[in-house]
Amino acid sequence: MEYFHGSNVPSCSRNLFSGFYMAIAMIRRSRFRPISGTRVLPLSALHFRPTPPNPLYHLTSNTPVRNRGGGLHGVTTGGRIIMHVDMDSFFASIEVRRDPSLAGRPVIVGADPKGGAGRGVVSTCSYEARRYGVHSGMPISRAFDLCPHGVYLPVNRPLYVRVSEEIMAILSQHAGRIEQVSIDEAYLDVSDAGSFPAAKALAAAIKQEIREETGLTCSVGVAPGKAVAKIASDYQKPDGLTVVCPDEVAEFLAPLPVEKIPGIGKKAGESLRQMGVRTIGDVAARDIQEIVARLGRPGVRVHRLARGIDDGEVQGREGCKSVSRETTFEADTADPSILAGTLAELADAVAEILAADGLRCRTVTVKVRYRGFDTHTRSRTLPRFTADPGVIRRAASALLLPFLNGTDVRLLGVRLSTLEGGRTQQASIDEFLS
Ligand code: TTP
Ligand code: MG
Ligand code: MG
Repeated sequence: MEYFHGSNVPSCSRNLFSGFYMAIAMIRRSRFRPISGTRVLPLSALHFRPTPPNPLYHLTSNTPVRNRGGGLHGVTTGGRIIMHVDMDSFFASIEVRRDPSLAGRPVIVGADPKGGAGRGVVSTCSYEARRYGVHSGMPISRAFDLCPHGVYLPVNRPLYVRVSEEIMAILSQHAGRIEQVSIDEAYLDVSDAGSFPAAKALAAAIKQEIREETGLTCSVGVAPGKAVAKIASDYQKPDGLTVVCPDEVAEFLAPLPVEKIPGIGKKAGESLRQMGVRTIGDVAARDIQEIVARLGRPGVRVHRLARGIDDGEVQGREGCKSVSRETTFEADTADPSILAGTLAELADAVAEILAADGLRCRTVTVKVRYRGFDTHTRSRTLPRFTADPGVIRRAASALLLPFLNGTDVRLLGVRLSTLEGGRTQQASIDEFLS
């Protein structure tokens, strides 16, 4: 499995698996200790030191807190409290856990760089590698230019899926409703916590439990709605904890660049900038019609969010309608081998998530976005329900063929729908944004 570069990089194969399985065995032994009969744990049941009473705003363990008056007990909410948990540099962190000698080094997980001549892209990289400008979706050859001494590792998706399951199992113990939205992130409805300080304490406990049981760190956002919680989890990565109380939402969002809104990429951001809209506050100040004229239908959601309306529900399993995954190329490409290879990876990824959740599908959809947000989808209904990765991959590949026409592609996605089966506590896994 090894293509890695750089001096003094030890062989990855030595005893990694035995170490890994030992770690998993330890996790399994400790995970199911009896802690509480309730889903949302009473704070007293959690093995952590509760954070001091600190009511408001962007609460983290390492940044100053802005206390704007309301005391701890004044910050209860009758409304929803949503938590978004996202693992830090997920694939790379798992690789570092497998081989602790990689800690502190620029670790890049993705395609083989082949000494700078490799095709394909970076899946993710450690925060050390990010300092060199490397990031997800970047061509691996570009990453190699920026960081030739980095440690390059192939994607070991089955391992990451197993670790993801461990994490989702931990999260499931802490919320009545959990919605997994990708391999490393989930929304939790923690309204039962009753107040934002209590939800913050719960978030700290979850972070600690994940760290103790998996050796990995995550970042958590707590807010009255899903979109703000997601923006908050990204606010102080890695290992962050950011709480945005209901009366803080507008103030929190206003200074952030529009690209922080989930679903707004570089191009949409650029388009908004051309009309003088740089921040989420700028969006809020404009008429909704202006934003919709720029962004089309998604502009409605963007404008509502900018005005603090963030009312999407955390979808429990009953809301699981599709499993999907998509990726945006850093540089548009018409290269059939890159497109077919990427699509196959996406198909494998969704098939694995489907199988991990005990689901089967009957509809496979491929989504292709050309330059300029010109988006197309093609679907195929299979003769019977399946979770067979080979069947899913072949169906997706066949659907892609008409799109391999020499036109530059910006984004590829695969979605599996018409689902049946599934286990309890698992949830919608859907990264399709449109
Ligand atoms: P992310 O949560 O987007 O990224 P991350 O966990 O690596 O880093 P961060 O600390 O910023 O959250 O994605 C989760 C995993 O999904 C990531 O580790 C690798 C995979 N992934 C890809 O394979 N391709 C991609 O383009 C992206 C964005 C992620
Ligand atoms: Mg992540
Ligand atoms: Mg993520």
